[in-house]
Amino acid sequence: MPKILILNGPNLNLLGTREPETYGRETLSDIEQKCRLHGEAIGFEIDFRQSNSEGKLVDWIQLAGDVSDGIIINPAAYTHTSVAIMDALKQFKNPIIEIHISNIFSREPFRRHSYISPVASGVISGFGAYGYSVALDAISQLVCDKEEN
Ligand code: CA2
Repeated sequence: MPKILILNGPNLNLLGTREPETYGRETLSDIEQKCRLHGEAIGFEIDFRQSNSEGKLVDWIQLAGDVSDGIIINPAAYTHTSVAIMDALKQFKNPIIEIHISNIFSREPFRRHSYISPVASGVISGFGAYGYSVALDAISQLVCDKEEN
C-alpha cells in the first residue's frame, strides 16, 4: 500500500483551541482521524506528524526519501521563512502538496510568500480542515500517475 507522510508545523497542535475564525474548530487530532479514514478509503497508508521544531521537520523529510510515496505538508509559519525545509523537500523525489487551512493570499502581505511552493507539485489553501482531504485526493492522483509512467 502506498505511504503518504503528512507533516504539520509549529503551533498547529493548538488548532481548535484558539483563533477559530481563522483556523476553524477542528483539532489536529480530529484532522488526523479524518486523514486516516480518508486514506483507508482511497488505499493509502498515512503517517501523520506535527512538530514545533524546524530541524525535526527536516529530519522527517530526509527519512521520507526512502519510505514515502508522497508528502503533504502544512509548514505553518515556516512556510514564510524556511530555506532549510525547502532544501530538504527539493531532495524528495515523489509528489509534494503544500496545504494551508487559511487562505494565505487573503491575509497579511508577509503570508503571500512561500519558500515551499516552488518545490511543491501543488498548493491547497483556504478550504479549512477539508483541505487535507482534498490534498489526499490530489496526491493519490499524482502517485498513481507516477506509477503508470
Ligand atoms: O493557514 C495555515 O494553515 C497556516 O499554515 C497556519 C500558520 C500560519 O503561520 C500560516 O501563514 C498559514 C499558523 C499555524 C498556527 O496555528 C494556530 C492554531 C490555533 C491557534 C493559534 C495558532
